[in-house]
Amino acid sequence: MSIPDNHPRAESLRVREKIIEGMHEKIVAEAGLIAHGRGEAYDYLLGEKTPSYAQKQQEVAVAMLLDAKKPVISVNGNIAALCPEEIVQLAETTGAALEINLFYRSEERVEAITKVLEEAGAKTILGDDPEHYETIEEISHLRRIVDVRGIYSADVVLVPLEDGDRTMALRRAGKKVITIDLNPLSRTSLWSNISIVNNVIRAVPEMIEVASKLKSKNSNELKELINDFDNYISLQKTLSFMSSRLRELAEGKLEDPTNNL
Ligand code: PTJ
Repeated sequence: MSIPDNHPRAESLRVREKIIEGMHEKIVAEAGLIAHGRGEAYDYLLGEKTPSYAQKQQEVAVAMLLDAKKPVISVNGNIAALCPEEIVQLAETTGAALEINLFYRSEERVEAITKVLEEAGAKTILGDDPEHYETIEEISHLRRIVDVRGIYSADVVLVPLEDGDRTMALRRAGKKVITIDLNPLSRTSLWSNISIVNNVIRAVPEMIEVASKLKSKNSNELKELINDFDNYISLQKTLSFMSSRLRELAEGKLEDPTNNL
């Protein structure tokens, strides 16, 4: 569907179209549409902009990826539909491997996502070859199928938007987990080492920029950034930002668009 440029929500509608098209092409799971709608609602609370607390979360996350021995970026349907080029570039800049890992797993979807990532420039994609499959026993659903060269042996895993039980299982398996999830109260956010509460559409390109800046830092400097970070305090700051923004709107900052009628 073509979106008129003068529509007040044109950008948001274009993004929505990407998700819908992605679903028709089997990249996105049907439930991915519901997940996206939930994300949109949280993004309203942020004013659809990256707040300063999220810049900090993104910076520390990039430091952790750069300092990792074996970082892996997990790719699901929504991220493949929303920002394929950017996620491939983030993997390249941080030296992370890309692995397809799906909740609603089917070989048809793995193939569709592999194609998208290849078109976006990915040279190596993990998670699409049964010869290298392993299982993480702590996970009770199809996300337990992982690549022995990737998530299975990773020390740091970046998980953009998903359901929470894998984050819990990966933490229990001794891995460090970075997540990007607009819901600061989700199990994903609560269980992560670093929760980025921002829209993946903004967070991933911003992280690429941060990565090119942090690349010159040595391991001690990166560790300092990581060790100074506390995920719980960071989530409290996130909630405080969201609630004060709503309070300010409630107490007078909300503009009445009908004033100019
Ligand atoms: O592709 P699959 O099969 O692996 O399935 C992926 C989905 C997303 C369908 C699956 O992981 C799922 O059901 O996730 P949930 O439980 O709906 O959680 C998705 C979370 O992502 C919610 O907390 C949303 O608020 C959040 N979210 C949605 N869109 C965005 C987002 N966070 C950041 N950026 C977004 N654009």
